[in-house]
Amino acid sequence: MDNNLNNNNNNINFDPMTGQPINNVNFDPMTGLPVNNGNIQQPTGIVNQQEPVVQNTPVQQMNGVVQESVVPKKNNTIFIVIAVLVVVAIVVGILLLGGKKDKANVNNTEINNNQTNNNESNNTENNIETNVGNSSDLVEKEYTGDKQNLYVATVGHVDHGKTTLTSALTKLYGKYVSSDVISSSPEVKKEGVVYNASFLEYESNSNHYSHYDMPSNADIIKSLLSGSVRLDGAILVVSATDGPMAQTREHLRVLKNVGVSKIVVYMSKCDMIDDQDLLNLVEMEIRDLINEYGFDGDNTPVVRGSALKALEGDKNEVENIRKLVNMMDKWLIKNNDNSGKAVASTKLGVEVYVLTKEEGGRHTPFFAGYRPVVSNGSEKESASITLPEGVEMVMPGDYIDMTVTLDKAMTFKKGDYFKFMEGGIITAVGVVNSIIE
Ligand SMILES: Nc1nc2c(ncn2[C@@H]2O[C@H](COP(=O)(O)OP(=O)(O)OP(=O)(O)O)[C@@H](O)[C@H]2O)c(=O)[nH]1
Ligand SMILES: [Mg+2]
Repeated sequence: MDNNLNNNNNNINFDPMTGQPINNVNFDPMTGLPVNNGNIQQPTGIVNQQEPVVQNTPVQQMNGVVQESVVPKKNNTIFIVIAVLVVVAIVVGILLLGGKKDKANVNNTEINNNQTNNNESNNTENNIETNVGNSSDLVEKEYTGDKQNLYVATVGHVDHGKTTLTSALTKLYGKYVSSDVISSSPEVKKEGVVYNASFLEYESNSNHYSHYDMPSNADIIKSLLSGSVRLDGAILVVSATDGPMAQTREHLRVLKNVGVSKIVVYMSKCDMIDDQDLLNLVEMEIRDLINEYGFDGDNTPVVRGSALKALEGDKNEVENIRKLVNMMDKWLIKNNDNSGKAVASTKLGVEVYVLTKEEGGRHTPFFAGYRPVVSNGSEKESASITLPEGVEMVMPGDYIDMTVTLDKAMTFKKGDYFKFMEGGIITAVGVVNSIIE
């Protein structure tokens, strides 16, 4: 470049962006870009400099870098015009690209809102390919392959490692989704309730798993009690550092109520406990608890591990995830809804979730003596409720066991879903856990 400057040659042209001289350069009349022997030369730094150049730099740069005496006046004007054209082209290009991006985002949102429509599976499938890490990946879809498909969920106390385990399962058996992305669960509106859930898929040699991971206790409970999420089995995650906690119990109870007959247990965070005796003790406590809730505590698989280490590639811990999936393959079964024959009944043991006003439910609590209409989709009947001892009032957002006495018999069996209605609105959703009369 220095040589060119010094030889004071009439053939010298100048790069419109940098003001640096270019030897033997012509300009493409269509693009305004400099052409050398048929090859288009990108002016140096054209992309990076686009923003600052817009206002005033072409002239300033040329005057600043290049001496007046070297620049033929006619050329100078041409360069300015070309530089302005190039800048305008870049700005227009950026604007067009920006517009396309916005459109893409709108499409994703539409798909997110379409979660109840399983016919969209082709669309969402394509999105998985193109939008890795986007929350539209997390939307429920129907499995159409040949393997047995089991609906499962990670359940368990807050912070016990449900999402980390879910991520490890996708990493080893599906399309990897990070914990952060899984935690950004999209909102789902179904069966009258609103909850957040992430939907993931992975498969072993024998089974395909359609897996839900929910961000909070309330999301787990209301999606299950409303029948929006129907599980074949569950992975109960219990941190070895805490052992079973309050929500561990709640989830076992709800799983039982919605007719899940088999679960597997993943004892997480075992990397934080060195003491084998302590680990044995936690496992015993877990087995006792699942027995207490009516599952087979003696034979239920309990796998110890660290999903965090598995995600980091630790060989032993990867092996423990494989062990877990192996156990899921062997132990979990399709929930065939065979919880007895439907009978005409007037008194039911139920567990309900009471909708909030945001979900279109009541704005105020109800009390013992509340008289809703019970609807099971095909029949409706007035009823009264009896609250558990010591409970006076039920708030919107609560979930609670109670007894429902129907004015006239309706046909129900254990595990059936129903709604409480009041003046046309749904006030609660729930599931029958016992037929009393
Ligand atoms: N040391 C260790 N930490 C873990 C393990 N699994 C999860 N964690 C950490 O525990 C914290 C909670 O993990 P999550 O997977 O988000 O737990 P979660 O049950 O999904 O939590 P919520 O969705 O908030 O209820 C995070 O900081 C994880 O990195 C593990 O196996 N070992
Ligand atoms: Mg989580």
